Amino acid sequence: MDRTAQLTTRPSEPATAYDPPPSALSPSAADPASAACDASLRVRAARVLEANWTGASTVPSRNLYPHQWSWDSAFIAIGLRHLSPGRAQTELETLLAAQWGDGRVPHIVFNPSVPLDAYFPSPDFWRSATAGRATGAPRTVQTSGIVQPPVHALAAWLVHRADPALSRARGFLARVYPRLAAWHRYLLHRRDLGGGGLVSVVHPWEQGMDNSPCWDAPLARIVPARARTFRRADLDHGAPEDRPTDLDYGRYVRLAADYRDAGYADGGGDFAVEDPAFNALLIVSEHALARIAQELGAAGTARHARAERLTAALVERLWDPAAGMFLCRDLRGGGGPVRERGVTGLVPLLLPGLPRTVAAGLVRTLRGPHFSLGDRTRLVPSYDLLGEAFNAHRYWRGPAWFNTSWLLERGLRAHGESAAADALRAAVVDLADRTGFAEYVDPYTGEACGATGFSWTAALALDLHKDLLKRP
Ligand code: 9WN
Repeated sequence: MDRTAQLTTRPSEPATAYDPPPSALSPSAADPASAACDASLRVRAARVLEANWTGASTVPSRNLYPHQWSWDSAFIAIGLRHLSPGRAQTELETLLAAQWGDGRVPHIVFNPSVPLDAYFPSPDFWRSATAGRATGAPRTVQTSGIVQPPVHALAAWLVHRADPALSRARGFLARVYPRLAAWHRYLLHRRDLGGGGLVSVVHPWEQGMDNSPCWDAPLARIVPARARTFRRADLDHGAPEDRPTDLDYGRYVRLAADYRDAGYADGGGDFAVEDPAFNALLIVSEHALARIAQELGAAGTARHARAERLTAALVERLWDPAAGMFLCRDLRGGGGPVRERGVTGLVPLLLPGLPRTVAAGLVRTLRGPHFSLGDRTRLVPSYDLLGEAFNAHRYWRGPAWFNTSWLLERGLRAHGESAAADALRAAVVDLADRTGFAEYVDPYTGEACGATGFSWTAALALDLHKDLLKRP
């Protein structure tokens, strides 16, 4: 194994615009007893990442998700950089090696040594090498044909900053830059299905918050695949009352099969939604790509300018002043807003160039009765606490996930809300550790839900934990 890929303790990297310094030391880190306990959090999180490492990438969860997932790998690399920048680089490079000729980065890269029935939909469902031939699917590795949010350029930049000397010695940025640029090009050119400059997702799995009530209306138009034509593997590991229903799965399967049968060509499907979080992550990653270009000696100005234009399009098309947050836009349902408050609509708080009134509105909504952060909840719920579809345990219909809280911690900090960001950071670290690095938690009680030993929970807790231990 590459020696740089062994998990070791790294010094903290210098702060960057994407990595603001902590404003204050948390009470727990100031107390010597809990500081010792914090130190072992690092060990426990490292153990999870070690156990889920397969030699070239990290699975999200050994049982439930035994392959490589796209946005999971980006979040994982962000945490791994504190243990082994070399391994964090490998994580991203393994994913990018499975990129398609048209630039798409697939949402799953399958591990050929995992049995087909361990996860559904398996490689024989997606048939990437044959169905995706015209769009340039790789021949040597099997993948899904849909994508996930583009967190990768942000991750690559943060990984580089963790150890610039190693990154330069390995030519890390020079190798990933063309692939990341092609990935963004694919999204901007092939996925602007609404013609307003924003990217659309063509499947709920693409957006990553699979079972969100935001998809209920656009999904209701999809004729579900018949139940007996597929076998769900998720129910072997997850509680049925927490997972999506069979009817939802039938619709997921129909949409994916239709996309596959159209050769994974874009533009013709029955589901097309402009999503706030997906687009916000593209914008943040476009800013990161500009920095990567500058680091490589090229100009980044055009990319920063594009990111600003995308921010303006996001506000123009998806901001809803009455709701005090961004809403999804359902292109196949007449192009109107989806009137559901999902955490996706808060994620644009990440953007540095957001108009002040919009940022202030988002912070109010985050603290208000629909999400109640800092009052009734410590992590950000995935869906409106007052929404009709709210369910504290069902997948993306209320529980709190660690990756969205990590994103909002950055957003709060970027907009000067240090006290709220500090509290959210402490909650991520504390709840991740107390739940055995759960996949997600009940937003009111913090009770663990889904898988434990979940990779991005460990990685992102590690990332924020490193800040907690830093002295100002
Ligand atoms: C489908 C791996 C993935 C995450 C998603 C999460 C869940 C898959 C599933 O697990 O989705 O991609 O089978 O439900 O919703 O965000 O990337 O952790």
